[in-house]
Amino acid sequence: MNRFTAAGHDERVTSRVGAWLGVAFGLCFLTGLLSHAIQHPPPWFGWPSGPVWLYQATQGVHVVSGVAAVPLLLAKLWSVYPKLFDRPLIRSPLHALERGSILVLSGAAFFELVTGLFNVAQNYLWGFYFPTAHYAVAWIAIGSILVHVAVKLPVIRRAWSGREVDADRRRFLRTTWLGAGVAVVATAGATVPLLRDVSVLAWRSRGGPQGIPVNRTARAAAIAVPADWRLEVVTAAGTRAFSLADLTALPQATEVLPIACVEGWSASASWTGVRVADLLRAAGSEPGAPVRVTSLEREGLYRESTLPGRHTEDPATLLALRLNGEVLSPDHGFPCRIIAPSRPGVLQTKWVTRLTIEEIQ
Ligand SMILES: Nc1nc2c(c(=O)[nH]1)N[C@H]1C(S)=C(S)[C@@H](COP(=O)(O)O)O[C@H]1N2
Ligand SMILES: [Mo]
Repeated sequence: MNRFTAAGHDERVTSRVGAWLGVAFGLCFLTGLLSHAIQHPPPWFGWPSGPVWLYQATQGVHVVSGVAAVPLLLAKLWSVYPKLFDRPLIRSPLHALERGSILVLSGAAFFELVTGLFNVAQNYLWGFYFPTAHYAVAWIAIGSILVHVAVKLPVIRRAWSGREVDADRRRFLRTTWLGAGVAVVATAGATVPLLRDVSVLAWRSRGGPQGIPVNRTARAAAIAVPADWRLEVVTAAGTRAFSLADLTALPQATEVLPIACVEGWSASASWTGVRVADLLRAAGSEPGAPVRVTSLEREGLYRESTLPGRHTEDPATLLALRLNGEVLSPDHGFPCRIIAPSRPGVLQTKWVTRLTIEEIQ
C-alpha cells in the first residue's frame, strides 16, 4: 500500500515536472556548450561577431534556465521521494541499475545547479576550478538524463495518456510553475534591464564606477601602469609601440556594446576608442587573423585572450579608451581594454599592453 498520499506523489505529476526539467536542463546544456566552445574554440568552430547581444542572450538563457531548474528539481524529488521507502530496496539487477542511474543523475544535477549558483554569486567555496568541473559534470548530467528518460519511457507514456490530472495535483503543479517563474524573474534582471528593479538576485548588474559593475578590480589584479606605458602591436613586419597620446590621436569610434559576464550579469555601455581593425592597419597589418591580447596582469587566469579573425575585422571591435564619455577608470581597464561584440565578458581583456598577430598568411 502507498503510505504517501499527498498530491505531489503521483507519476502524472512527476512526468509533467520532469518534462519541464528536461527543457530547462536541455537549454542550459546547449547554451553551456556554446559558451565553452567560444572560450575554448575547436578548429571547426566559429562564433559570429553580430548581433552584438548574441552572447548576452545565450548566456542569459543559460543562467535563467539553470535557476528555473532549481525549483523544478526540488518538486520532482519531492514527487518521487516515497520511492526511497519501497521495499525490497533492490528487486533485480536491472532495478539496481535504474536506482543507481537516478543517484548519479540527482548528484550531477545538484552539483551543476549548486556550483552554478555559487558562481553567479562569485562565491568560490571549493578548491577545484569551477569551469572545468562544471563542464565535465554537465556531460554526466545530460548522459544520465538520457538514460533515465529511456528507462522510464513506459512510465512516461502511461503518465501522459489516460486519466486527467485532478484538482489537487493541478494545484501542486501550479505551485511548481509559480516557483520556477519567481526564480526566473529573480535572476533575469541581471540581463534584462526592465526586470532589474524586481530581481533580488540581480545585484551584480548595477553599481561600479562609470555605471558598470566591475568583475576584478585593478587592485585585486595588482595593476600598476608604468609611466612609460606603451601598447605594443606585434606583426610580421615587427613591433610598433603606441603611447596613450598616439592612440588618442588615431581616429576614434564609439560603439554601444554589452559586457556579458559568463556569470550571468550583463550591462551595456557606450565605449570609445580605436577600432582594432584600424589599429592593426596603422601597425602595418591587415585585420582578419586572430590576435592575442596580453594585459599588464602577471598572474590572473584572464590576463590574456585571443580575438578571432572575424572579431578583428569587425569594425565594432574596439580598443576602448573611454567608457560612457569618461576616460576608463582603473577598474574598467585603464589605459585601454578590448571590447568586442557578442563575446563573453571574460574575454574582454582589461589593462591591455600588447596585441600579437597570431597567424600571418
Ligand atoms: N586583464 C583582465 N581582464 C579582464 C578580467 C581579468 O580578470 N583580467 N576579467 C574579465 C571578466 S570575467 C569580465 S566579466 C570583464 C568585466 O569588465 P568590467 O570589470 O569592466 O565590468 O572583464 C574581463 N577582463
Ligand atoms: Mo566575467
